[in-house]
Amino acid sequence: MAFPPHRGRPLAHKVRQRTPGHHYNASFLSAADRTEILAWLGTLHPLWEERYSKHFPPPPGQSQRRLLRPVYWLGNWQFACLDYYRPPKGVLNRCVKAEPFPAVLQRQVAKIEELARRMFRGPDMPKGWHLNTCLVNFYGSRLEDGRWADTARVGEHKDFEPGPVASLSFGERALIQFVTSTRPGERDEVVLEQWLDDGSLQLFGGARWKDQTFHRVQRVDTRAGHVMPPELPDFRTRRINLTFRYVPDEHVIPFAKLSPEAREDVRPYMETLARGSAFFKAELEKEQAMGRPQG
Ligand SMILES: O=C(O)CCC(=O)C(=O)O
Repeated sequence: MAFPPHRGRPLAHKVRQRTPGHHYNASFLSAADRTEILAWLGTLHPLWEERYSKHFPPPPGQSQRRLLRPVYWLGNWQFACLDYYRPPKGVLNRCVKAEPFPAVLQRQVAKIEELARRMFRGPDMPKGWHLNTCLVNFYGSRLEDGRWADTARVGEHKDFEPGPVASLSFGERALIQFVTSTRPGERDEVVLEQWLDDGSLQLFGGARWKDQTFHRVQRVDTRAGHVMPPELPDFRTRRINLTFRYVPDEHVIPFAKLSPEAREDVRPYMETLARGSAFFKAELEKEQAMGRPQG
């Protein structure tokens, strides 16, 4: 499908966006809910993950690397080294059962699901769709060899979880762009861009925004001087984004039921998470009770 060229006033500054399949509301969160979510974010212990692992090593031409930012997942944790949920083939041994949404997020999810069911029908709204997965991305600067390096961006990608995806933003505003392709040597054409403000909701779905375009976070402002929780020794957060997605429940598995190779690779992450979370501690204990393989 050809995209019409982008003309007229830039969309990026709109406070409401009504492009079919894409919805933006700059003031979705109430002040009270925003404050409650920020307080909860301050209790998290986000994880620094590496892209690859012993059993899932870098492909030829790639090398091991740390992700650009610490992350936290709710509902299920998609560890980078096990690769992300990518149907139809990449659905097993990837989505590890994680903590449920706190009540304040579950309330937002109920509102977003209602809106999404009004916006999307037929093939754009998969059977059984509900938002049961949340990726919390921390954007800012990380300490690298004694110097602060700005890593507040995300390259072109698609979210492969089926159906609409919603995101809530906190802190400095970020410029999100939807682009047509990333063929080497070709300039990506930006077909939609939007500044995502503190307290805003973005919701998108359907073939145009999920399949035919990639999206990226081009930059994150520094203007408002936001310093966000939680306090970390090697990272200064100025923006937090929560993206809510749907993974069919049958593809979410407890740590104890992962393949032995996957368990070996993510055990150190589970142990780190268990230091700050009763949920992950209990998941490790369940695996022990099932008779963890020796050696
Ligand atoms: O930070 C954002 O606004 C977008 C994050 C994103 O693209 C993702 O989590 O897949």
